[in-house]
Amino acid sequence: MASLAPTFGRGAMTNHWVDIKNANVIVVMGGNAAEAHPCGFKWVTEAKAHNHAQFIVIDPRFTRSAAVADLYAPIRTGTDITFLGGVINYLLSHGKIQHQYVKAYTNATLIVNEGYKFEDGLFSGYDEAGRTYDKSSWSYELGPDGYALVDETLQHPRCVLSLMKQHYSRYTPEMVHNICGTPKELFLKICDILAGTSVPNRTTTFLYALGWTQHSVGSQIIRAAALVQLLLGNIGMAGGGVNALRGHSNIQGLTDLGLLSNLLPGYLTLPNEKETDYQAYLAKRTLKPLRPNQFNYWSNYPKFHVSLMKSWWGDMATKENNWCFDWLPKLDVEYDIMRQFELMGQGKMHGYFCQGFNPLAAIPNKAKLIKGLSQLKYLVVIDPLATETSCFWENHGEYNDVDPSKIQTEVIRLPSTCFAEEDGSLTNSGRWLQWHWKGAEPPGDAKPDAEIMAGIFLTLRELYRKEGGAFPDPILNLSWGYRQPHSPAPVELAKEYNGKALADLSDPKDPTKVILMKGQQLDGFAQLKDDGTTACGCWLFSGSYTEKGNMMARRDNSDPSGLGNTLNWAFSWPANRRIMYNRASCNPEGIPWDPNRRVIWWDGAKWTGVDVPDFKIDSAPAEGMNPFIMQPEGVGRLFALDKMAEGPFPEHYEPFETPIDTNPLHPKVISNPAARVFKDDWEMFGKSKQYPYAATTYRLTEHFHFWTKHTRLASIMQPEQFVEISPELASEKGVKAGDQVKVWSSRGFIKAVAVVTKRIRPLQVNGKTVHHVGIPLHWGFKGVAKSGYLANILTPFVGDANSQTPEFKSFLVNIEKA
Ligand SMILES: Nc1nc2c(c(=O)[nH]1)N[C@H]1C(S)=C(S)[C@@H](COP(=O)(O)OP(=O)(O)OC[C@H]3O[C@@H](n4cnc5c(=O)[nH]c(N)nc54)[C@H](O)[C@@H]3O)O[C@H]1N2
Ligand SMILES: Nc1nc2c(c(=O)[nH]1)N[C@H]1C(S)=C(S)[C@@H](COP(=O)(O)OP(=O)(O)OC[C@H]3O[C@@H](n4cnc5c(=O)[nH]c(N)nc54)[C@H](O)[C@@H]3O)O[C@H]1N2
Ligand SMILES: [Mo]
Repeated sequence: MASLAPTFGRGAMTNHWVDIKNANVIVVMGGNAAEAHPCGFKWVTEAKAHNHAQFIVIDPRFTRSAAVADLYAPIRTGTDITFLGGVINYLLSHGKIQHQYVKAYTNATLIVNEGYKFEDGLFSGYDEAGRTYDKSSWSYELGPDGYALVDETLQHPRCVLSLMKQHYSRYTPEMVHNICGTPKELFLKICDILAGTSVPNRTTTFLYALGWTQHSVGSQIIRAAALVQLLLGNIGMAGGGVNALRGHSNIQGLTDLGLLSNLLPGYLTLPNEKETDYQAYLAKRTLKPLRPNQFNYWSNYPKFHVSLMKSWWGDMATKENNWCFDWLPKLDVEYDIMRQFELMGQGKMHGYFCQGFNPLAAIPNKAKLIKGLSQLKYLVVIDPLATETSCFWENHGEYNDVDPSKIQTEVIRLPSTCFAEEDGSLTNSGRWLQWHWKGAEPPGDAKPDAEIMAGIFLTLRELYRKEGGAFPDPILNLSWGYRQPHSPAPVELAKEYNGKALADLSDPKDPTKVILMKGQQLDGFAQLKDDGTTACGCWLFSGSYTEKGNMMARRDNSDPSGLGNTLNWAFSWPANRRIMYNRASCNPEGIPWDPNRRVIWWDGAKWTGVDVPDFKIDSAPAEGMNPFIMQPEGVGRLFALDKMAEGPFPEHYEPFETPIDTNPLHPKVISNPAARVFKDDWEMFGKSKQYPYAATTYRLTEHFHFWTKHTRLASIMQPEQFVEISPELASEKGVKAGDQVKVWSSRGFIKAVAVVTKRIRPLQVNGKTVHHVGIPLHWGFKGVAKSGYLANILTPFVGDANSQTPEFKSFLVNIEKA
């Protein structure tokens, strides 16, 4: 079994870093960009300086982002859906929405199935035993022609807008104050500022990161923001969007290339174990249009998939053998990180590969992780550093109190280079693939990751060749045409992702004209074919390395429009587009909503502009094609249909460890009813009686996770583990600034220095005072910094119901002077 590097936040920016400067209102909520994204944060400063943008920060802590904000609002951790639900209610009940946009570009007018219901905290179709939903009623009512029914008057009680109004009417300003602890006047002031961007020529941008994703309802928080932005008409606009500020420098590339157990490159998906029929697999993913005249982008799925199979298995992939579909693994369940450790603990996973990943430090409930790692037969760690994970078996006193003589796991460490020691591309949050060049020789025996992986692959293949095995075909036949098989060059890999022609390709409009010759690099994914004449390792990256050369290495920053869409700087997926859904920046007639920030427009014959149009280039506005071409109905979804695990509308559920022991909206359903919890972890959830304080974990500018404690300078800047509490809690507990404190949850304890600070304030929630304890996450027992306790000794083993991102941001602890 192999592990996969983690990706704790998902999605990408719909817009991009530079575009933040175009916003009128910037909301940093569920993130702390000034500290975690200090370089990108300069665009917030630009927007304030040159665009008079208003900057709002909503965070349980008064952060360095908050310090430069025009408005800061405190919020209890884990309650952002209530806050945003309150904003939605405000916008709808005050008529502060971009009416024309909402009507034309969202599913507001579409009629929902009669069976759909929401009652007492549950949506229709709930199966309590399985903790899952039968989602069949979360659907549109279809007409005899198979298209969804619409009510252009928006009066139908089951049109999406009516249901939405009804759903969010419970999220009153009083309810927001009661659940979030945010002062009502402050909340209303923020609603008013956001409402000011419902006009066509003003935009809000939302910047978020882990303060939203690391919750058992993380994905639904992000959806709630998307609903706000659709109502305000801010998706597709310059200075708008919902923007995930991502983590590691190439974590975006990791998700794009499909390094999650259920994904293939370019967000194609692996078949599950019941999907053994290729045509059925394709049919399920090649969606049927839900409204007339829609583009329905995923009708291209077969082209992307066949080209991927050709890239992997070359001539072996033929039409007759379904392009080697049978060689793809078929999933029984998804192997997210928490499941991997659960399986290790059960003794069902015997080997583990950890590449650029330090799970002992990064995953919740250290005790459970140690138990899992100790039961492995072997653990392979590919990393430039000696990490906590690779040294999990070492005794480090109070910081890692294990008995090495009882641990039999064989640990193999393979030293790798880091990014600066090789060529390659990094994909940033704004979807830009930027090439970089090797800056130094690697020290000692360190080898590039590609060389290490190639070595493992070639050795395995040799073993299969000699000894056979249960199913050698996919490994024996994998295309491996690199010039030096033991060391594929970054450029070779980049070209493979871009894709090439496997036969001469002719112009679809003029079959006599050859546009690409056999062997040439593709210009982009529009040239992909489902007949085996193209190969492409990742359709989203197609266009990044063409016959013209390495597009990722381009460094022309000219910006004729002044909007920052620098089309000749690097390559932006998809198709070098800088702002996704940019068709929605124009009204249905093709005229930009905002004449001062024109992104694309219809020139009478085609779509043109200062960005690559996110639309069929020759589809005239009169044809009625809608802007959200990735959806089979062509519009943005206020009602998500069956896409989410816990409901088609975001609903507030408390964290699994809640300081108020109830859900004021529906006391019978307190926490996410569709979140997965492993059997033994239920009893590990703490209750507020023993653990009264809401804890959250976060990063500091001076450290990068668990690696910079290996460097002396960073360790001098932030030398020692600390936790942050308010003066009020400190005085209740008799703690003074600088005292050692013990912080414990139902899973263990840490000790650290107390920082007593007004940056954290007590909040009044549901009739009681809720205190927060803030816990930076950077310490551990390896490196040159003073040793510390891993923060994840404390955190609970439960994650978001859709992505399984752990609930690192809200859990319960107790605290006392040590
Ligand atoms: N210096 C530095 N920069 C980094 C990293 C690093 O380790 N060091 N790591 C990188 C990585 S991998 C990532 S993923 C990003 C993460 O980037 P961020 O998510 O911005 O970083 P965090 O510090 O984890 O958390 C952000 C904020 O969320 C707040 N918060 C906690 N709970 C809630 C909540 O329920 N609601 C709201 N509204 N806010 C909440 C916290 O108080 C914190 O201020 O940073 C990247 N950048
Ligand atoms: N409580 C709590 N826990 C958290 C979080 C939180 O907010 N709170 N945040 C979570 C998040 S968002 C993240 S991203 C994770 C981070 O968790 P990890 O990604 O496990 O943490 P890092 O320390 O960044 O580990 C990356 C490792 O990659 C190595 N490395 C660097 N370059 C290379 C390379 O080129 N090749 C190889 N093979 N290795 C390389 C580094 O030396 C380092 O050991 O932590 C998660 N855990
Ligand atoms: Mo991250």
